[in-house]
This record gives sequence, C-alpha cells and structure tokens, in this order.
Amino acid sequence: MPVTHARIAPSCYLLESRVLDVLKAIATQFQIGGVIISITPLGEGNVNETYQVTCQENIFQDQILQEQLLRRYVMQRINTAVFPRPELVMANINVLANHVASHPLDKDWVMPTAIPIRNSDQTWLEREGQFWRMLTFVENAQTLQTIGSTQEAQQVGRALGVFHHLVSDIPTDALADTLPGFHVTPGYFQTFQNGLAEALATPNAPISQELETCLKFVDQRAGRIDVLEAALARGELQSRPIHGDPKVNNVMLCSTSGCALAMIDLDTVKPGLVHYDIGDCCRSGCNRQGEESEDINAVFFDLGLCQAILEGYLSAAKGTLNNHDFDYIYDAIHLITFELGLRFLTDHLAGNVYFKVNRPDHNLHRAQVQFKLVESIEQQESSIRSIVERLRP
Ligand code: GN1
Ligand code: MG
Repeated sequence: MPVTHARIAPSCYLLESRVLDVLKAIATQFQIGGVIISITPLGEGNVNETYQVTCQENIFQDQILQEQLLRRYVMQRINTAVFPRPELVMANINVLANHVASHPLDKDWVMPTAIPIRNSDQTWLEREGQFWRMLTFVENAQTLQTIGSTQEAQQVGRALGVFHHLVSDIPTDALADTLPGFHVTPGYFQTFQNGLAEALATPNAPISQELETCLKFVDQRAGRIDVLEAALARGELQSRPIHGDPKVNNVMLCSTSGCALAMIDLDTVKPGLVHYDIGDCCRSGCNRQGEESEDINAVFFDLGLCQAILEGYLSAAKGTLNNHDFDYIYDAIHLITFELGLRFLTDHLAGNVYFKVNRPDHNLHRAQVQFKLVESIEQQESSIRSIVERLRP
C-alpha cells in the first residue's frame, strides 16, 4: 500500500497507524541496528518527505542487559517529480562519502552518509514506484530556521566554506547532474513566461492585485537574469562541485558549542557555480523574518548578518575564490533571491506542483517575501558591495 503524499509538510499531520506500518516496513529493509521504537516527521523541507527513525538496541553480556543504545536515522521519500533520477542523487551522495573517507575531515565535521538496504550495497529502496533512502543522523546538533546573532551567521557561513573546501577537489565529471537547469536563472525565466502565457490564455483567469504586482516586479528585472550564466560562458566563472541548497536550516550546529558541524540535504550536490551557494546562503541567512514570514513589510536584508556569513565563509573556504569570483558576489546574492521568488511565483501559476504548500496562495506569498528581500538588497547594493570589497584579499 503506497504511503499517501499530499503535498503538505509532514510536520503538519500526525502519522496514522496504517502509514506508520508502511514506514516501518520500509525502514526495516535498510541495514539499521536494533528495534524500531518510533518514526516521526522531521524537518521543514519543501520537496522530500522526511522522517526520524529511532531504534533501540539492547546490549547483553552473559544474558544480562548491560545497556540500551538509542540510534537515530533519517529516512526520506525522494520526490521523483523533482528528482526524476533518484539513483543519480544517491550516486552523488556516495561519491561524497568516498571522497570524505579518503580525506581527513576538519575536526568535528560530519558528513551524512547513506545506509544500504539489507544484503546489498544499494542505498535506495524502490517500493511501489516510490524511492526511499536511509541516512545517518547527525547527533548532538540542531538547525536554525532563522539566524538570530552574528555568531550564528559566522557559523552558517563557515559551514558552507568548509563544505566547498572539502568538495573542491572532486572532479566535476565525477558528479551527475541530478537536476538539469537547477539555478540557471534564464531557464526559470523561460518556464515562468510559458506558465504565464498559459495562465493568461485561460478565459476569465482571476489576477489578484498581489499577482499583478509580482508580475510587474519580474518584468522590471528581466534584463539582468543572465548575469552569472554570461560570466560562466565568458570563462570568468567556472563550474565546481556545489551543495545547491545551503539555506540556514540545512546547516547543523553543535548543540553544545554552537559550532557548525555538518551540512545536510545533499540532494542537490552537483556541478555548478559556487555563487549559487554563496548567494543562497546569504539570501536565506540575512532574512531574519524567514521565508515564511507572515508580515511581508517586515522583511529586509540584514547587512550585519551578511558580513558575518561572508567572513565565516571565507575563513573556511581557504582561498577557493579568485578575483572574478569576488566580482560576482553581490550579483549572486541579488539573483538567487530573485530566482527563488520567480520559482515560487511560477509554481503558483502552475497550481503548486513543485513546492509543498498548505494553502492555495502559499507560493504567491513566498514569492512576495523573496521579492521584498530583493528590494532590500537593491536598496543596499553599495553597502553590500563595500562589504565584499573589504573582504577581498
Ligand atoms: C527547496 O526542499 P528544500 O526545502 O530543502 C528547494 C530549494 C529552495 C528551497 C526554499 C530541490 O529546498 O532550491 O531554495 O526549497 N529545493 C529544490 O526553501 O528545489
Ligand atoms: Mg533541499
């Protein structure tokens, strides 16, 4: 029996016992230790379905119970509408695991790895057309939904820097392109235009004032959408291994020290521009109100957090950026924020088929939040550029 997967965040519903039974049956197919004692929804992802699986292992000596070990795992159903080739996603995660195994990791840095299914080295399970995987759980760590202090901002930036440094010597041809067109803004713009034409062709399609404002906003910025791709085509920027989704809640901070110790959500690790990552990390980290802010007018881009994120990043990326790379940091922050707004808006026009939503205008609202952030970035362009200049070696 397939698990139902309405496009709502898993944390919004309690697991029915029927669903739990199915999840348990799936989890036991993987090489996990002990007896499953609970499965609960985990995280805030917009794409995959994520669960925490907790197992208990009883350690006996001379038939006397010595210890009860609790082990946690992360089980996910990969959204195949977004990742049509999940086996490539898993292949990339394995490339990362092998790379890390042959490289000394920074002290206290953890790379989540995939757990194979029983009696096999395959790291995913296909069941009734759905793809499942089990990952190691990063213990003694937490994620933030939004950044509250410059110390946290430094750590979020440092996490991305450590990650980039770590993967910088993986040859790009060793990584599959799991999501062609990901972060290629001109492609998203084309999809948006097609979606808009289709929506406008529908007789009597209602266009709210909010939608009309968003459409105008996009139209006014159409001229700069190829800034990164054009620099790539001119050879000023190069494709390198990237994380692809370094938003704040994909960084794990040690619960004791507050130091970054892992980057999770490795689905979008693939060749790309490090600028997509730097831009996305600042986009997400410098918005104190968060992506889901109810109050759009309260949204702004925080310069102090931006400086701290970039400082943290550069302290750990260890010279992976050259002069041209610095030239495009402002553009990256601006473009990736605009791009996410455009992606939300496109999904709204398409009827919410990509990002999980919990109300019909959810993606429109998310687009408005990102566009408000874009405006704030534009208003502070010279200050952001000055921060980048001060950090240029
Ligand atoms: C999606 O699923 P999640 O939350 O990790 C999206 C990112 C967006 C993000 C915005 C594969 O990530 O690109 O930045 O939502 N992932 C994909 O919250 O499209
Ligand atoms: Mg993701």
